[in-house]
Amino acid sequence: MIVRTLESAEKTARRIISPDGNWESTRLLLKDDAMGFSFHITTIYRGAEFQMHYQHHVEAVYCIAGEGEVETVEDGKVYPVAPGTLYNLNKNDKHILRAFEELKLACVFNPPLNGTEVHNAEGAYELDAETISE
Ligand code: 9YT
Repeated sequence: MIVRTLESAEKTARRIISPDGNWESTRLLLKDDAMGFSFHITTIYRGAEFQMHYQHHVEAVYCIAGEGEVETVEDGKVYPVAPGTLYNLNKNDKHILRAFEELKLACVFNPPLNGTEVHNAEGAYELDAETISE
């Protein structure tokens, strides 16, 4: 069995701070854990607005706290994000996330992230990022 706490994981390399200043994420489960998915607790900073396009992953995002919205770029649809909302990028949807208040999100990626991924120019994660296994 794998047991970890957010408090202790935040003090390790599992805590990734995005170079663009929009978010940080503590990656509690990663590819090396062999669960078939990765699981992250992500903070989107208040006022952040940025585009992502996970071309190689599907992602489920559950809002624990905060207020914001997510827009699918292809059709311009806007969905409120509030505590209890689950949005799912089941079609590798290009999307824009806006945080009106700091957002606390639980995120699941399939395939699992290796650990060190940050968004590339298209807002995607590459599949060959360095692995975190501690
Ligand atoms: C909601 C979202 O995708 N935010 C970007 C960070 C990501 N969840 C991650 O890498 O943990």
